[in-house]
Amino acid sequence: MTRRRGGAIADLLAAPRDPGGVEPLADGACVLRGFGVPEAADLLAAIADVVARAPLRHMITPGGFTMSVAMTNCGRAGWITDRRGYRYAATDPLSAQAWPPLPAVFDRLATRAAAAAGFAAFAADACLINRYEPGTRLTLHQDRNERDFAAPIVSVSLGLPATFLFGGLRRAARPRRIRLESGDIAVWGGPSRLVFHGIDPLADGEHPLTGRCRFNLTLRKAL
Ligand code: MD3
Ligand code: FE
Repeated sequence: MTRRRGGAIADLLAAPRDPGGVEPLADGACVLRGFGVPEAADLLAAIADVVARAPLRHMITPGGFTMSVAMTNCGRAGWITDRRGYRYAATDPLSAQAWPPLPAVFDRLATRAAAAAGFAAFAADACLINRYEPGTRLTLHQDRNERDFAAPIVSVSLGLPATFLFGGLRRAARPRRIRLESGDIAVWGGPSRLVFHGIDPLADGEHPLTGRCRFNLTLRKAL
């Protein structure tokens, strides 16, 4: 791969897309282009099953803001936020029931993607499902509510494309912008596990699999 000049515009214009290729982002982080494309329809069917039992909802941040991203979870624990803070919970606060189990297609794909990225024997126990509609964004943050930062996180993009912000270990570091398309899988662990990251406001569009939205699955070892 040729070395490119830095800068948000350069990143967008030169966005390399080698289908089936591994695109390194930093030490411990990469994008597997199109890795999830063959599973996309099965993943969306499994999302529909989860959502039927644990509806998508707009959670409240500890500071009192309603998140624009709609979220739900499956697996042994689910990530939640409310006025009391960010945390994992074994039950869905809407139903007081356990979250739906992790669908086998999520689990198997995450383990295969992690292995392809160099992380052997990854076993997810939690999956946060994010739904973005046009204009929805996720501001720069770190994922630090998991118990053990030794395990990577695997993220699967489905539907409309998004611009992913890949920052540094300090919030002030200027993020690179990386386009994520349906079926792309990002894996980050090791020295990149606590990198600041986010998603730019989603551009409007229509995707054959999802319509006017994007789903993102983040498979985690939370417990
Ligand atoms: C982080 N989700 O749910 S995942 C989240 O697309 C979250 O919904 C975003 O951040 C989403 O907490 C982004 C994709 C991703 C990819 C590479 C990363 C997150 C990363 C590299 C380092 C740190
Ligand atoms: Fe995150």
